[in-house]
Order: sequence, then C-alpha cells, then structure tokens
Amino acid sequence: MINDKKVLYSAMQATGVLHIGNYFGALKNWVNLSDEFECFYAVADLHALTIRRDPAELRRSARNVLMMYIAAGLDPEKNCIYYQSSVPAHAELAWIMNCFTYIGELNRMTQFKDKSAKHADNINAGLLTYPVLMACDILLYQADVVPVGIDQKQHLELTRDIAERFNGIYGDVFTIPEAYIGKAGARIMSLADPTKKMSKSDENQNSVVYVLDDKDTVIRKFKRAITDSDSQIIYSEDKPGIMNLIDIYCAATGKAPADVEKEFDGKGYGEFKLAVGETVADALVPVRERYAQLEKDKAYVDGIIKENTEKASYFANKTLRKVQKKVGLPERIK
Ligand code: AQP
Repeated sequence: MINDKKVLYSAMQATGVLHIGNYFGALKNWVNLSDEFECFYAVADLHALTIRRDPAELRRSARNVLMMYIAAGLDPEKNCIYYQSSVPAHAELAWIMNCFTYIGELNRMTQFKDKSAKHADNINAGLLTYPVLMACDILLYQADVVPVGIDQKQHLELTRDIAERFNGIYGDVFTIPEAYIGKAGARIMSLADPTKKMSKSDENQNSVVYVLDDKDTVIRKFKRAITDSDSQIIYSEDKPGIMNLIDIYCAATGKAPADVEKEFDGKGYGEFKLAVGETVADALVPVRERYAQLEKDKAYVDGIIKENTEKASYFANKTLRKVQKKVGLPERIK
C-alpha cells in the first residue's frame, strides 16, 4: 500500500510506436485507475533489447511510448511514468531473482517458445530470462495488482511462484501480486491477418493502425483490411476480419456488437470499413493533438521524467535494499 491505496503496476515494451491495440486494449483503460490505485507505468526498454534493435529507433520508440502515456491522459502527477532502464534496481533485482528461478520454469513459458521460433537466429539468454525481469518490475513496487492480457498470464503466475519461494525462505519480503480484473480491453487483431494480434513489431505497416497515423492513413488502412467474400456485417467467429472491425468500432464508440450489426444491416463492407476508419481516426484526434504539444515541449516532458524516475527509484530501492540484506549482501558504505 502507498498512501492507503493498493499498488498497480504495468508496462509497455519499447518495441515500436503504439498502435490502436495498445491504446484501446490497454492504455485507454488505465486512465482512471489512479483514483483507486497508486499506479506505476514503466516503459519497458530493457525488455525491448531481447530483439536486436537499431539504437536510434529504440530511443525514439521509448520516448514515443512515454509521451503516449501522457497524451492518452495519464496524469504524470498521479501516475508514476518512467523508463525501466533509468531505475537500475530492476536489473539488480533481476540478477538476484534469477538465482531463485529454475530453468525448467522458464523453458515452459509459451512466449519463450513462440519468440524463439520467431527469432530463431537470436535465441539469446534474455529471451529466456525475460519473465524474471518482468517479475522484478512488479515485485520492486510491492504491486498488489497487475492488469495483464491473456499472453502475460503465465508470466504473472511465475512472478507469484518466485515471490512465494523467496518469501518462504526469507519471510514476507514481497507482496504477492494478483491479476487486475477490470473493464476488459478489446483484443485487436491485425488488419492483414485477423487471426494474429495487431503487433508493434509487425513488419507489414498496413496491418497496424498507429495512434499517430493521420486520418487519411487510418482510413486507407481500414479500406484495405482483409475481410471475407461475403457482404454481411455479422459478429461471428466464422468472419474474423469483420469481427475484428466490429470490435474496433465498439472500442472507439462504446457500442455493443449487436448494435453495430443493426446499424450496418443491409450495408456493404465498403461503407462499414469507411465508417470504422473515420470513427477511429476521430477518436484518436485528441491523443494526437496532445502528443504534438508534448513533442514541442521537451523541457516539460524531461521534467516529468526526472521527477517520476526519482519517485520510482525511491520505492524500488526500498525493496531492493531489503532483498540484498535478506540474502546477505554486504551493506553499502556511503
Ligand atoms: N493487439 C492488441 N490488442 C489489445 N491489446 C494489446 N496489447 C498489445 N497488443 C494488443 C496490450 O498493450 C500492452 C502493451 O504490451 P507490450 O508493449 O508488452 O507489447 P505486446 O503485448 O508484446 O504487444 P505489441 O504491442 O504487439 O508488441 P510486440 O510487437 O513487441 O509484441 C499490453 O497491455 C498488451 O496486452
């Protein structure tokens, strides 16, 4: 607990610029959580290193994610927004917790298997130990709750296992985090292949709608979205392309799928795709405008980063010192 509030922790990887999946599926839903929780939102730039990255592009993407947090409405006075790499306690605790995690546990992680298959030429140790670093991200802040997508559930389970193992040996050092079950965000699929989720690192730019895409680009991408050869706008598993477009339309408008089916009854795919494109583009305008202002005000953003990094470091270091002491590392003489 901090300030009598439960602690909530989440992060986004700096693996590219944010898309509407990140926004409608996660970010947009984070905005009001600070009323109930003490929130920490990291830009996970260390995690992004598991894939070979162009240095300038990584820096740009980390800054994009951080500014996007603010542009989407996270108040930096109420939410701690910071770069993971700027708080060295993450990496320091990760080393210690690596020593409390079994290789067998890490080998079982489905994301490790998926990512190894995808990056067969670079199956580095970071890819394997990534869930330990993620566990430390969460444990450092004694987080009570973590909003997780389905693909991160297994990592949260591992976090709990490692924390319980450590607590079992040394006493109650870590809060055991739980999944945050809030308003479910939409799971947005690729516009080129609706069986795959929309992904920052997708090489096909047309499959991803970025939050910063201008209106024409958004509309063009939706017009080219893969659908089926039928022409009915029905929310059905048999029509994954249309189902995805309906989900996106619902995320942007707050409508339910049944209402969208009625709204577009008898209308063709062309008309529907245009409506989705226009609606999404309009929903993104305030975020894009705020982002443009932030880009012009480097001093303001840097000030936020500095203050929030200090705040994150304060809480992270408190936990790290406790762990170092418990395992028997020598006290640091100042
Ligand atoms: N397509 C999506 N639909 C809904 N939510 C999504 N999220 C990601 N993609 C979708 C949510 O966004 C947050 C950021 O997660 P992340 O940065 O850890 O990235 P990720 O989940 O690995 O997804 P990305 O953006 O597609 O990145 P890459 O290409 O690196 O895999 C999470 O809350 C996630 O659930």
